[in-house]
Amino acid sequence: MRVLILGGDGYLGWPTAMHFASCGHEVLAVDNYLRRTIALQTRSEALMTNPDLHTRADLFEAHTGFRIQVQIGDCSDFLFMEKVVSQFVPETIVHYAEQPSAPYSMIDFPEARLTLNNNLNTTFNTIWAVLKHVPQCHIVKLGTMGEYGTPNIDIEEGWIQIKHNGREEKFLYPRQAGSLYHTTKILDTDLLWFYVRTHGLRVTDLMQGPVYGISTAQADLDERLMPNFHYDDIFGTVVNRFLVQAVAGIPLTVYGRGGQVRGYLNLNDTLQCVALAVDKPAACGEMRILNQFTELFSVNELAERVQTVGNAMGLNVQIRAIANPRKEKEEHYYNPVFSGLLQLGLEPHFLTDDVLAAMLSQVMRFRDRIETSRILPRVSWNSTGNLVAEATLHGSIHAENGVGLPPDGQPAIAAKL
Ligand code: USQ
Repeated sequence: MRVLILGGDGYLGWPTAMHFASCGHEVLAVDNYLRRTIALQTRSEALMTNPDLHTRADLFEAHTGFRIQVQIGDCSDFLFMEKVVSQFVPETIVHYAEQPSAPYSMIDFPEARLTLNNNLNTTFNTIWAVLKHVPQCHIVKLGTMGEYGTPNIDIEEGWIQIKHNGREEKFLYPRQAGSLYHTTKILDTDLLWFYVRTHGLRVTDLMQGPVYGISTAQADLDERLMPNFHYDDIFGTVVNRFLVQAVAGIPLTVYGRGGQVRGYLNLNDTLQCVALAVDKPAACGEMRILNQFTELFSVNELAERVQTVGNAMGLNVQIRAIANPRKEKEEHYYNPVFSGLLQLGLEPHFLTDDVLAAMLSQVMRFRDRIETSRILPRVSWNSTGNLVAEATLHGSIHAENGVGLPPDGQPAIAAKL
């Protein structure tokens, strides 16, 4: 199968490209290094050094004999997208080409606008390139569980049957996201659903929870094939951050009361889920929505589990609740359905003590590279402009602003990203 991976340089895109290439598919990975660029601009580089995409593809081929084609370009530029799609003629497009960070989208107007423009345009261009050149192509889009928010009712798998005044209709499940980034994913879903209804596109929208992990069958072949592993406050997701904090001897940064529950999954299960969605595609005119996670944890539970395993390995892991830089419920009902991917054949890898210990051991190999100034939150949901305060590990946490401030309590303008 010809599989086009948009965002092929990313934390998920690169492992996905290797996975599909290893299965014998013809893979083209496309990326414009947006995430690398904005990570650099925000002093949020990943823990390991990741060679550029061409170099990684060469390394991967040297190890496995499988070739990943690479094109560097901007999917939010329709001329580029159209050229890629018309020349490669994909049977499947896996679309990861989005600004992936909730905190980044909340920094200020330029970052919000970049997130909105990039994420909507890459999706819109994907839709139109498919309509014009490969109308049968299956689009597998990475959405997020964050589209649903944390409503006080059960979360269905994408759709809900509503009865109203004696009549019934099925609708997209109501969505209310907690960041602009998550909101762009809602808008993506609406765009896709519109073109499924009107033009018969075939789409799978995967509502994914936070992913953790470094190791995959292919990434383990060579350190330079590892995915970009972020632990900073902007691009790092909570489990990966806690692993690095545990190794660095920094108290685990539980935001607020820590009762926030999310659905988590191992990086290897992302690969499995995407492969299952690709192998068993949606039909033409079908908007298939699958919730993509394997286990539910509160932030407190995650912190305690990392602490227990870390301490058993000789680390001295502390947990410290800090003021929550985000606006989110810290205690809430959370009961999302998770059955579609299991029915497709997913065999989950759970977050066992052994898995945690293996990830901690991997991070320990890179202990010297941990930059502690990237740990505390620098972005607050409360502001609309000068909202970036230099967080210092020794600084007090300013509860009112919900963001780490230096000891004198003054926001460090110099730290404006
Ligand atoms: N959290 C902490 N301490 C930290 C970091 C995070 O308590 O040091 C909390 C957050 O407040 C939140 C939860 O952990 O309640 C998850 O945060 P996260 O940063 O791991 O995940 P999030 O920003 O929601 O976004 C990540 C990915 C995003 C994906 C999403 C799935 O970056 O691309 O869409 O997970 S979900 O969270 O289900 O929307």
